[in-house]
Amino acid sequence: MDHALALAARGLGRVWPNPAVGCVIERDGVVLGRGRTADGGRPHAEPLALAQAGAAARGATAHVTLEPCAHHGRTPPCADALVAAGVARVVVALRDPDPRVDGGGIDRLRQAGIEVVEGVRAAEARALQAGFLSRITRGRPMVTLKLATTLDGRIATARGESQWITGPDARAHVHAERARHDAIMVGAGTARSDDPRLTVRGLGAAHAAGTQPLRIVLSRRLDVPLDSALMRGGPPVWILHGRDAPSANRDALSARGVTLLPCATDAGGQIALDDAMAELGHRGLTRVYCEGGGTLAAALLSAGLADRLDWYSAGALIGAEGIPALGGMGLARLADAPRLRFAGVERLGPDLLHHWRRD
Ligand code: AOF
Ligand code: ZN
Repeated sequence: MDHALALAARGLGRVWPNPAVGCVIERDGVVLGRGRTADGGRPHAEPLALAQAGAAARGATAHVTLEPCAHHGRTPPCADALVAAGVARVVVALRDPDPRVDGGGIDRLRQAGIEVVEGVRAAEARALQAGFLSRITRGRPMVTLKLATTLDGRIATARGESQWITGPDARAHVHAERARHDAIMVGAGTARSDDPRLTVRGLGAAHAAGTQPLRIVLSRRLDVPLDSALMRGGPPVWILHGRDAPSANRDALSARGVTLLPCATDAGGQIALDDAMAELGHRGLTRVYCEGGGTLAAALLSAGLADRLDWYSAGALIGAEGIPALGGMGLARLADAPRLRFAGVERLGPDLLHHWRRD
């Protein structure tokens, strides 16, 4: 199962709207076939592993990180494929909550006389498949919020100088994280001030030409300059905007091939983030990586929508004139402060990366 989980992880960011599943077929400890959900979500992991194993799958054990599917999608059900191949035993890390599956895959296997073992490495599988589980059970993607700050939590000097606070190791780590997400998201202020490309770079040929995450901007009034780096080619751009955005901006951005996603606004006139995230879930996204700025970061945390926080910090100090990582949160009482659970720390050259979780 560890092998299957490692295979599955290679699909993160590349398989939405589907989960990244891994499958290893083995007999007496000898691997006969392995597969992961292919880029774009199909084929599923099991038929790829079965194809490798061929006739040797008869009597073997299949280890899968998610319950094999039971529904006829674009491909026949994986549970049926395992039955047809004659595997003797299927080890499943986690049930698939997709209502089309939801225990149905395991039932089919058992009805065919196959021994099914459930719950092996379930916690690891749940962490790996958190994005897909979020889309199915909460109707929205898992959101990872990334911050890269000085030791005193600043993201730029008062004049806006921000390149670079963290070192090359931390920045390379960010590119690897971008690649493990379906989309990279920023607020309109960051899109204007940093003029980011929001692409995965420096990871070799696979990402130069292969799957790149989508790029998402939140901009209530669609104030994204037409000459910004985001508009000069690259992966698709989606903009979440208020329904009251000026129609001239709408027309100009549509003409550039941008996908416009109108969202509800809240009492303060800002985009209602729960509505915006539900729209992304509806469109199939499972894992969204938010890179700021401070206004969006604070709003996501306040709304309880940041499931994971990756905080990169450098040993530099800027002081109170610097720009804080988080905008205002309108907190009246300490008891209302969002609280996160510490989930680990890594050293990246001279910098630190703290992992925090909402659960
Ligand atoms: C598996 N193995 O590798 C994956 C599964 O639209 P479809 O037909 O591709 O089905 C998508 C659903 O299949 C998805 O919502 C999830 O329940 C399951 N994904 N199942 O047996 C796999 N990726
Ligand atoms: Zn399947």
